[in-house]
Amino acid sequence: MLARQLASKGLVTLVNPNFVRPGVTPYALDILCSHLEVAGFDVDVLDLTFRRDDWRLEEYFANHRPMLVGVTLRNAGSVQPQEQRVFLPDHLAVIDGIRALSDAPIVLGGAGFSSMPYAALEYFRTPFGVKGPGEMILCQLAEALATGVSPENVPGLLLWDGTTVHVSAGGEHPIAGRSLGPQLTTVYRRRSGERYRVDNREYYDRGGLGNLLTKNGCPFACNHCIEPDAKGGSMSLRTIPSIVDELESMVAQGIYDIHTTDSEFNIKPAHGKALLREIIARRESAASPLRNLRLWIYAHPVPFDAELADLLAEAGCKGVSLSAEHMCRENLAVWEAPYGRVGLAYTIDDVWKTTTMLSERGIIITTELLLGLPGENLTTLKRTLDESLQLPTTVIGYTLGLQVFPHAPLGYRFAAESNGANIIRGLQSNTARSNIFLKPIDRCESMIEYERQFWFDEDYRLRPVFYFSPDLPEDPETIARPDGKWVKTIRWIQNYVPKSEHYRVALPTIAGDGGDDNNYADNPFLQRAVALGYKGAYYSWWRDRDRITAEALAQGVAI
Ligand code: B12
Ligand code: SF4
Repeated sequence: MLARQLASKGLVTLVNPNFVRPGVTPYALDILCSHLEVAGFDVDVLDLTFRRDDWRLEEYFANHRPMLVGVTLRNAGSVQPQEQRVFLPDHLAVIDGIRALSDAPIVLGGAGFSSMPYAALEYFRTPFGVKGPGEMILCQLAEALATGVSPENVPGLLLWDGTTVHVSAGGEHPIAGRSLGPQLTTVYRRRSGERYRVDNREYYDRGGLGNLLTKNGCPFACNHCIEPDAKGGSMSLRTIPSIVDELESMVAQGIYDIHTTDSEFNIKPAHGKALLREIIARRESAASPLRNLRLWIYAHPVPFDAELADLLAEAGCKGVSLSAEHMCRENLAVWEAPYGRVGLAYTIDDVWKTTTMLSERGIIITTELLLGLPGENLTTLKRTLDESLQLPTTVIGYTLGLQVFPHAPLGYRFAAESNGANIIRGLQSNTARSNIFLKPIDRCESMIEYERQFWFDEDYRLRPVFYFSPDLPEDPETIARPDGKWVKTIRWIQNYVPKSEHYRVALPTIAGDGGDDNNYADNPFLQRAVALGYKGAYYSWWRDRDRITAEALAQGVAI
């Protein structure tokens, strides 16, 4: 072990503290690991997902002395407006556990971290953080530490000095994750069954999905969405051979169901089509592992055309999760988004066209809708439910309410309107003990203070901020309470959607309803299904949930 460390530039240990089930492959660690290896570092991955109750950190750190520990924080919380679960304390427990056993500096990254990096560094008290794609900065940081250069020289690195967070080299606060450049050529190594590496096959066996990135970032700015900020506001496209080689390697490992991890697969349709053509071309060979591929993608209703739908079907795409968000978008929350960018605009006709094209090709669809955006009232709600239930879609996921993030357009808008003193009707948190006021960045003393108010109250208790339209049918007392719950609207939705449709919809629920909703985090039904060996995107078995649950209970499947 020591000999191995001496031969390399040093050991970097990458930790995954995500305990959510079904587990999703910590793809970020494969990407970071691939880059660190190419840069000449030794890397160990400590994946705690399947060791939720037995981290065995002592065992590892007794025998390994990394020069740097990287922790990936994929989810800051479940982002589910009724549950409002926050994962920060669970992650802190792991980070504290590492700190107690190792002197190595800790660097944080991941989409959850990047949605609130300043407040997160204060909360976790680690010296370093990276907002957005971490592969370049992590290698530069490791290099700096290995050669005795100050981390202050690593461009884009966030540093916590015990009191405040600043950007290295006098840089400016990153408003969005950095771009990796227009063309990504690195091949990400996806492995299975190797010690101290991500075990891709184990995730497939126990979670039913693998994952694949074809491009990073999103240039749009939809009201609620953190991705342009947390992942990057400009696109970096991977080269087609590097993506398809990786796909082949995963399918050859027996991972047949693969979910894209792009913000939206169809944002750059020409790139998507080129990728699908290459998959189709390679599938022509009888020996190609890609013949077994089943692809699952996230997409927006636009841009989408028949050629893309044809190519998807031919390349083995089995399912599309369509972020339609709202069927009456033209009536809701339309305003100028920051930085001169705009939300991706579409009409009901677009949703119809895309859904029809996909269903005609036998592709499973879940249409994901966000209810309760600013401006939502009973009329827009009814119209959305009526329209969406007519769509030729396999499943419809309805979410009521949304989490308000510091750097999403809605976060900026509410902070400006509240201005630290005005009550915004509809802002809510299940754990709020007093009214929620938000200050805009320019009225905060620091970026930490700005981000912190979206997650913590004045006493530093966890209080994530959510929003539910106050024009929905709730009592005035509920709307006036900072912790009011939009229960009447949920019951109204549950009753309005005909019972005959319940088998194919995921409705918002409240505690005690049995969790039959589209919250994937620790969802009992999904855990039972994957334990029984079901594979593919979770919505593909949603219609059969009663039968699958009965089967699992009959077999005594434990979760
Ligand atoms: C695909 C996807 C899913 C799929 C996953 C399928 C699969 N098998 O992978 C499904 C539908 C199952 C899913 C479920 C959930 N998801 Co999801 N998901 C995504 C999505 C689109 C891609 C995730 C991904 O793998 N990206 C690719 C990897 C490579 O990117 P990355 O992890 O961000 O890593 C890069 C950087 O962040 C950074 N980095 C990461 N770690 C580290 C560590 C260090 C040390 C450094 C320096 C850098 C660094 O470098 C990496 C390489 O560039 C993201 C949004 C997005 N565009 O990323 C949401 C996202 C991560 N999901 C989110 C959430 C909330 C969930 C759920 C909790 C939702 C729920 N309640 O059901 C569950 C949790 C599931 C679980 N077990 O963890 C949120 C997290 C938000 C937050 N602030 O916490 C996101 C950001 C979506 C959003 N817009 O809100 N998800
Ligand atoms: S919802 Fe909008 S901003 Fe978010 S990833 Fe999709 S297109 Fe981009």
